[in-house]
Amino acid sequence: MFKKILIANRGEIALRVIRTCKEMGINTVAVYSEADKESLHVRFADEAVCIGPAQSAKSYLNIPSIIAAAEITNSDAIHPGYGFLAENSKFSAICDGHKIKFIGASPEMIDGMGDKAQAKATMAKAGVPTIPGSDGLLKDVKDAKKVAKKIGYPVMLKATAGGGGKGMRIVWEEDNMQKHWDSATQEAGASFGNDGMYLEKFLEDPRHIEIQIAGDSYGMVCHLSERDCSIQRRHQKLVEETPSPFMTEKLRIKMGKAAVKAGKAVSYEGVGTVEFLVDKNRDFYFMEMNTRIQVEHPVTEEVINYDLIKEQIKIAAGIPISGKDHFPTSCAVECRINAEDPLNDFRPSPGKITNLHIPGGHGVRVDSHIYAGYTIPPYYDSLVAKLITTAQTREEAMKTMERALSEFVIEGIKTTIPFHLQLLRNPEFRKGNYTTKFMESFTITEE
Ligand code: MV4
Repeated sequence: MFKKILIANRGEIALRVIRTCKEMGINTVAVYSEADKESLHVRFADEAVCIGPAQSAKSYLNIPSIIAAAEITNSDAIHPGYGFLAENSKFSAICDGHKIKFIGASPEMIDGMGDKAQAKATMAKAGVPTIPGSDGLLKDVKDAKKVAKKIGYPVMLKATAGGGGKGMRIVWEEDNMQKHWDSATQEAGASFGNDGMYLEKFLEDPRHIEIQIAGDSYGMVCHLSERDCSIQRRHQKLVEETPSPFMTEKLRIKMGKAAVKAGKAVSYEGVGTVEFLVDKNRDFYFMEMNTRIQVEHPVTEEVINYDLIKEQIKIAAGIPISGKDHFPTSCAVECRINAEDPLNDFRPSPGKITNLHIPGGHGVRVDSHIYAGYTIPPYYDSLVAKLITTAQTREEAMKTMERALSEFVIEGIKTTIPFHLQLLRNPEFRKGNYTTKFMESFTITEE
């Protein structure tokens, strides 16, 4: 087992990793930017190294600084958390070149899954259902029109380097193909330095349901059930839950098998997520595969009683997984509490937390790095806490969530707590009756 792990991240996920390392008897090294001197991850780790100024590009994305910090502290592994360098193939390769174990995917896996058209082709070949569309990349707009005519409008143009909605366009009729082609390729080129596009049938009102998987160095792959992440706004997830209210026992087995097939097709090593779109007939299609630990991993941990970070570290150290699939034994929901003003288009609201009360009690988990007197810097993402509640039934988990949200006091900044309280009072959400379109029509009002 590793003796010392450097955590190349900040905020709640840095704390989350440090906590598991402590329980496993592994020493920890925090890295921090000049803006994060007073952060809890710095205080909770055994050692801490400043890696640069506030801007991420000069600190949390600064590969030479992070490698130097790992070398001077004699770290034998690096955990990248999510975001920042978690899916950076160059970083994964550089760690390897320095004999530092990268607790994440290999460079080849990251590149193979990062190219969406290639990932889709790999999965289709392995027999995982994919959405009908172009056979790989499109040559030009003429090719796009030809494929679209064959499969029928509406279609979706997607950047192969995309994800998170960038370089993605819905095209309803051939007359609009040219203008969407031009703007999507231009956006993808500017954002990713890669303007490759593919095309597929547009699914009109899907659910986003993802399957957690784990694979070890001996070729064993298992699934750890689903998370429903359909409640999103501008491709930012707001609430996640497991089980999905749309799930059936039969569908879970089918999707679980498909996710394991996806993992085995690429000899997946580590914990990962296979994202699917699910239509109203419960037909499901591979969308993307994430090769990192995700923000919403705690809902899975709660319902299968399993530490995913511990599993990730064990797999990286070459310990085999049990190989058993895991099914939910309870219901969990996570609300992302962001430093944003929900009444003002979710505009970021950084600043000093003047007063704080964190909820607790039965069935309540809070993953957060904030404390009273802490100042949320403006440089990074706005997640300040993940509030997770667990109970025997979905309705009880929702009731506990309402209770916990109403106990939560964060003063000095605006947060998304009032949004979550209103969402929980929405009858359709409460019935589990929602798709990825839900947030388009949901409006938050002043209390
Ligand atoms: C789609 C789709 C409908 N049809 N693909 C959005 C992010 C990117 N990773 C894939 N996305 C979508 N792909 C086809 N063929 C609808 C979306 C989509 C979406 C997916 C999941 C969660 C929220 C979403 C919000 C808008 C669009």
